[in-house]
Formats: sequence, structure tokens, C-alpha cells
Amino acid sequence: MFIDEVKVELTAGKGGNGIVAYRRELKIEKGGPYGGNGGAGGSIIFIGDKNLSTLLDLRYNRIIKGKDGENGRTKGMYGKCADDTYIRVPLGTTIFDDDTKLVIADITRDGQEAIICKGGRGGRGNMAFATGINKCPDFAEKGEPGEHRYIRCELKVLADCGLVGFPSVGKSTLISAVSAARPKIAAYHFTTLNPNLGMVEVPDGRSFVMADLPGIIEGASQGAGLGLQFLRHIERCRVIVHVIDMAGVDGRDPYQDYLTINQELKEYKMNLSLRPQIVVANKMDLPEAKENLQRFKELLPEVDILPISALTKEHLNELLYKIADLLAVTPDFSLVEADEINEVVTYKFEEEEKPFKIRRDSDGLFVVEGEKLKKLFDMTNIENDSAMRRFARQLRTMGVDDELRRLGVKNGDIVKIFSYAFEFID
Ligand SMILES: Nc1nc2c(ncn2[C@@H]2O[C@H](COP(=O)(O)OP(=O)(O)OP(=O)(O)O)[C@@H](O)[C@H]2O)c(=O)[nH]1
Ligand SMILES: [Mg+2]
Repeated sequence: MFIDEVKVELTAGKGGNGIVAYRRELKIEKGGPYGGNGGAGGSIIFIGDKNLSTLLDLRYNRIIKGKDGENGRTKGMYGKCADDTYIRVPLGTTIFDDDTKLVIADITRDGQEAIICKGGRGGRGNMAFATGINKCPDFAEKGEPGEHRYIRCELKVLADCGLVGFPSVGKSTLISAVSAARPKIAAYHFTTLNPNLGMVEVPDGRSFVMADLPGIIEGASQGAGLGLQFLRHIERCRVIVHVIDMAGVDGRDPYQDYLTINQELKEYKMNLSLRPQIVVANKMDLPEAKENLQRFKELLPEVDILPISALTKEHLNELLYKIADLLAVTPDFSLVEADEINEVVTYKFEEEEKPFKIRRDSDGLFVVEGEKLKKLFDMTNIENDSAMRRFARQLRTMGVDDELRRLGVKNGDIVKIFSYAFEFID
């Protein structure tokens, strides 16, 4: 099975906690704070690997957790930072945020790295909080939680050229004739359900990757047949080799076939009909083919069409030279649509939203929530009074108190912050 889409849940490592410790040494009676910082949590990093061709590994590994940083130690020592977790994926893997549906990364090069989930920062130990005023703080910060997100990985076949055409026109026969790929070949439609890749060597030493794609039918761009699934694979091909059954074995008109397929390519979102295209007349070994080709040329004199027979291997080298020549002058194109890239930028911008929100629940309690606030809360040791006083100060600085007053909070009202509730006192 060709696996090209996997959803995965990622949680990066949590930062280690900072600790509270004091200096205790012979002859030093009131040693100051001595608790070290926690180490950073490990990030989850995706890395391109040219030796992989499927997302199979991810399929069996749907929940990935980063490693946690070590807690700080006494004597002011830092906890160890956790190692990052590397996930190897094939080239051509696009990673989407499954909640926002936006592109996070597009892995196209061997060794290319993308941090998909960032590890949490280590919490600071009490030593780090010592100031001129508070020389001996008795609290520390907990480690920051690692980022958490649901992603969707999509692998589109990275081929230089893709064989496109109606079912049973001989695409699989052609790729087996020119490469080591051995897809199933049969006289029924949709024999090929998943793309097959083959490395093609041109007699002059050049080489390229050819993809045998499942057949397209009318309405594919609207989802007919196996429609969109196939067209998506063609997006990645720099050159399209349009294969036509010139013998019309299935009773269709080769000229109509040509128009229909191009219409489907045009209607697909990236307008694939603009891709460089080589038109191939296959099955020229059959008697009906000659007459049909003659008619095709009369109707479409501007189309350069190459007659071949994939079965008897006629004119195949000519085709390979033609493809290699066209690839040589066809630039790489962006694998992500322009509007998708723009959206990535907006997404980052939205991230910087207000750090908290306040609402009143059905019991009239004030509920303060928000992602940034949650992080701060998670890093606070709520059992420690000093740590809680510090948290209260942070809330004030963020503007939570002002906002509560604006909403009409009175002395004695209950305010809830995640798992913590307190009485508001002005
Ligand atoms: N006579 C003749 N038959 C061919 C030629 N190429 C392919 N065929 C036959 O056409 C039938 C379909 O061939 P495939 O290669 O499976 O066609 P396909 O385009 O991959 O079809 P799907 O995978 O269903 O989209 C098979 O019976 C082949 O033997 C050719 O050049 N000449
Ligand atoms: Mg096939």
C-alpha cells in the first residue's frame, strides 16, 4: 500500500523544574539560595531523508512525545537539556497543522530540518530569583510544558515526470519498459491504484524519476473516480507525459481523450495544463492506431505527438531523450501554492493575540483563561506562597486585575484560573 497521509499527535518535552535549595556548608551558616535551573525539554524535529519513500514509519507511531528536561540541582547546577527527537520523513512531505489546516513545513531536501514542536524552557531555580531586595527567594519556577499539536503529514510523489492518461492506455506498461519498476499491468481499468516510481536511465547517461500514476477519467478534478487523489500526485511532477491509447482499444476516441484529460488538468486548482507536456500516442503496434493518429494530427496540427508502442518497445529511446531535454529546461517550481504561504504568515501573527480572556460562567464566577496564561500557570508551583505571590504580580502586569475591575468584580468575588480559585480583594 502506498501511504501518503498520516495524522500524528505531537508533544514536545517539558522543561525541567527549577528547584529550591540553600547553601549549606561547613562554616557558612546562612548560605544563600542554591537551587539551579531546569534543563530545556526536547523539541520534535522533522528531517528529510532521501532514502525513505513512504510515511509508513509514522503510521505505526501516531503519538510522539519529546523527552523532558532534567530538573535543576542543588549547588546552582543546571538540569540537563533533553535531546531532541528526530523524525525522518521522505522528501516531498508537507506537514500541516491539523487544527488550522495550514502548512507548517514542506520538506523537499535531504537533511532539511523543521522544528515542528518546540520543547519547553527549563524553570528557573530559586538562585535565579535572588535580587538585592529579596536575597533569599524561597520559590522556584516549574518547567515550561512542551508544545502540543496535531499534525497531518502528506506525501506527494516527488517525480520529475508523471504519466497521465485514461485507465488502460498503457502507463504501467510504459514505465516497466523503461525502468525497473514493476507495477501490475492488466486490461481492466484502475489497475494502478497508487503511484509507482521508477528511475529511468537515458542512453546518454542522464536519468530522471518517472511516476506511473493511476488513470484519470472525466470529472476527476471534481472528485470522480479516484479523482483528486491522483491529481494531487501530479502536482509534484515537473513534466507531464500525456499517454493516449491511439488504437482506441476501449472504444473511446483518442482525440476526445486528449481534450478530456487536458480539461481535467486545467480545472484542477494549480492549472496543471500549464505544465510542460509531452504527448505520446501509444499502442501504435495495433492496426487501428495509424488511421487514428492521422486523424488526430489533422484535428490538432499544433500538437507535437510522439508515436510509440510500450508493448513492442518501439521509439522508447526517442521518448526518453525528449523527456530529459524538456526537464533540462524546466525550472523547479514552488511546491506550495502562493496563497498557502501567505496564510502561514498570518498564522504567526494571530499567535500574538491577547494573553488572556475573562468570562463569567453560569455560577457568576469570573473565569480567566488563555494559552499564554496557561503556560505561566503551569510553570508556577501553586503550593508555594512566594511562587503564588509572584504569579499574582505577573497577572497584575498582564492587566488581568484591571480587566476584572472593568468587568465589575467586587471584593470577595471568586475568580477561577484553571485549577485554582481565589477571592478577589482590592
Ligand atoms: N497492443 C498494445 N497493448 C498495450 C500497449 N501498452 C499497454 N497495452 C495493454 O493495455 C492494457 C492496459 O495496460 P496498463 O499498462 O495496465 O494500463 P494503465 O494505463 O497503467 O492502466 P490503469 O493502471 O488502469 O490506469 C494491458 O492489457 C496492456 O498489455 C501497447 O503499446 N500495445
Ligand atoms: Mg497502471
